[in-house]
Amino acid sequence: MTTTNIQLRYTEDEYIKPPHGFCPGCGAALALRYFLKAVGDKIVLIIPPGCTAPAVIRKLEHKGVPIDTIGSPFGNVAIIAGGVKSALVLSGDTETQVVGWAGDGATFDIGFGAVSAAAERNEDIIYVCYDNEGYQNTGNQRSSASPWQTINTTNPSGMPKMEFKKDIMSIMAAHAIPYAATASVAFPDDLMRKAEKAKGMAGFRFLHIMTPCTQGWGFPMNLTLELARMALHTKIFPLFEVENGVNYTINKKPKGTPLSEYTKLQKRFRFMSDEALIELEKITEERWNRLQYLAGYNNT
Ligand SMILES: Cc1ncc(C[n+]2csc(CCOP(=O)(O)OP(=O)(O)O)c2C)c(N)n1
Ligand SMILES: [Mg+2]
Repeated sequence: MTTTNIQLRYTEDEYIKPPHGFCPGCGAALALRYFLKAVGDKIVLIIPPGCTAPAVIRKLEHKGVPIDTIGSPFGNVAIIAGGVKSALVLSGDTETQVVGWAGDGATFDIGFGAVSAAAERNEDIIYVCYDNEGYQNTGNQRSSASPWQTINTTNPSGMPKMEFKKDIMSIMAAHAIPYAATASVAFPDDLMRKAEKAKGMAGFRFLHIMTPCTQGWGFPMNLTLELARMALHTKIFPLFEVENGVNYTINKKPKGTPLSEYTKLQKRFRFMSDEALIELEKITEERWNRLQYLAGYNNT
């Protein structure tokens, strides 16, 4: 086996490179790295509190040129992004991409009203939710993106989470926005293609990116990509696109890896019983079947 000096994999064209403020093995860092490579320099990022903010705000540069970042309050990333876009257009700049870059807590929960309002007005922005399935910057508190049966620090002592993950993609699709897509750090080509596609469109574009978190999920830092890959192959995080709320396309066929292969690698699922695993498999299969139906697949 050959060993590679990780520095060699970075080129001049990197936006996120060591030393940076992300944890080793952080999925969100990879997501931002790929996203920026695809969308490029003509960009303003609006970032609420979360793991990305301290690592990136007023620190991001490309080939020595600073990239504009604005720190927003937790609850209104999408509204600020819409306002910045309008101001740029009024000043004659119609090219700069305005991007809300927010975690699942800021998107699924606290900023949800703002996301829905901006989507309903079809604000001309790209909104990216990097999903590490919890309030990870403050220590793995439960969000509505945290999966059923995970241990989070805000659950009653010793109890796993009792609610299923919110189906944010169905909610966003119901807004009939021009573009909504899932992506994963395990599939950079697919992620970058979707980022480029979003860049080429107008109106509200929503990307939901699976970004495993070593600290909150409890896995060694070398398993980030393996877990993101497994999330697809267990069908727990399918890769798909929805255009105008109706045209669904599934982008990759899951192998049907048993969910236990995924859950057993993460400490947050340590209280998962065999019965609960069967139930999670059932729900996952139902959601997958529904997605296939929406995408027009023959499911029999
Ligand atoms: C109104 C408000 N409530 C709480 C906080 C504290 N806080 C800062 S980051 C954070 C977690 C954010 O979670 P998420 O949006 O999922 O991003 P992640 O940290 O997982 O990257 C919290 C609760 C805050 N800054 N503002
Ligand atoms: Mg989070």
